[in-house]
Amino acid sequence: MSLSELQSKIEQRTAIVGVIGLGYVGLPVACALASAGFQVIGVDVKAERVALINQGCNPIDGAEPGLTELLAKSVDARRLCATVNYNDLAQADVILIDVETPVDETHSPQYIALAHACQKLAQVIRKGTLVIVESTIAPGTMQDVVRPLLEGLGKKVNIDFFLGACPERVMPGKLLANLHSMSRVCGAYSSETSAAMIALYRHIVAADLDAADCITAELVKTAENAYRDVNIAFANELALICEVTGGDFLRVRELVNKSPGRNVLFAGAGVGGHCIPKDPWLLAAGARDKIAMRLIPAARAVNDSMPLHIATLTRHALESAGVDITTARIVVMGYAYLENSDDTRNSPSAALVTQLQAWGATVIIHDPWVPEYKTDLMQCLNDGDAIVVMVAHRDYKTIDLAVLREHLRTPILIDGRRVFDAQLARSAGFSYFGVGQGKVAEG
Ligand code: SAJ
Repeated sequence: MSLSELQSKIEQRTAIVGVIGLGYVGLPVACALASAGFQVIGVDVKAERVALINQGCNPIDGAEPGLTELLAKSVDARRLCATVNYNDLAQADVILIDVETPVDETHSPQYIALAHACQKLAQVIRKGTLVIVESTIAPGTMQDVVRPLLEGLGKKVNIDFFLGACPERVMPGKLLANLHSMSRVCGAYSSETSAAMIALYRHIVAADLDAADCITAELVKTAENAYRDVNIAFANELALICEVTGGDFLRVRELVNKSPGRNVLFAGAGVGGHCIPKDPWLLAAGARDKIAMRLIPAARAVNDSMPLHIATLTRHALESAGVDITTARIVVMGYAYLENSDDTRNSPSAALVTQLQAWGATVIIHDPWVPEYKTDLMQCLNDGDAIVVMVAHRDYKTIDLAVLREHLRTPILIDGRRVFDAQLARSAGFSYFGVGQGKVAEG
């Protein structure tokens, strides 16, 4: 099939779409395309996930508005079916790859899942198939990893098949909404292929769809998250400076941001989640051994140091109160990586808890959003020697400080997200230490 014939089938929604990887990226896009009228074949290595999907059940943890209903409707309409068998993709005209692309402890990309998908695809794709990688990948991966594997059995890109990259831009909790509202870069090995990709995404994306080459698509996705990480690191380092100079980060931030073109983000207890801690390393990997990376690794180091900073603030507060940390009961409020979320991936709280326990403290974790820690906060606080606020859940913002105080043995409040007002906390009898809150000279 020629690319123009394929584009016509896409525009008429008669093209059959395959999606490899039915996780928080692949499943929403499979459901959205099925709902838009395409026949969709989902492939996943997890048989139990495939079975759940074929029963119309949503296998993804966490609240994802609209996804469960859209999945059930798509399966019921027989527009979406799932399988573990790559051979079922032989009938697909377009195939999306949505597999995990983590980095390892040396911050190097791990492409085991991506390589497996490409090797299996090379065996089954028909002439004229369009393959689109949606996973976030380091710049150069399409050229150095994906294309060679897909061409491994003699097929050639732009002759036997078509190839592009359209990195996902989804966020847990808003998967379907983001898929619809976020612009996408349609990078490809020819402008005609970009056009065919745009024709496909136009059925499910209301925002801009920008044609580009593959390296641009890879750079944009990893750079947008590296940009955020570097900016958060600046806020965190500014907060540390405020702490030792007597400034208040929140007030300094407010006044700096009055200056045109400034937008200092929020200092906090660390940077977690599925993409911000990872994507800067993917961007850096694209230029590894070619230029010396200084800013991106430094920003990662600043952000990864914040949980330890919060632990150190806690330890110093206990020492000032005459409490030996080895006998202290510390309540950590918030374990999710993000406010009003149940997602705990790369949670900064995990690093904090590990450090406090290494120092000998007894740590009790509370989080109203994470089932494992959705306990009675007041019971957690009984005989506590310190509260450490790690996540700005809305549930915490309405808590009466006086009520918190009366449950504690030692009234120490370490505020890693500046949820509480310092003066109000001190008036309620707390020794209050907020990230970025300088020790204002007495008098
Ligand atoms: N964080 C700070 N200070 C800030 C902002 C965030 O410490 O000013 C921390 C958060 O507490 C969290 C981590 O950084 O631990 C990540 O927070 P995030 O707001 O960046 O949320 P994510 O991880 O869900 O990032 C996603 C990304 N979206 C996609 O990859 C499609 C990111 O590009 C978006 O900018 C971000 O959502 C967003 O704006 O909500």
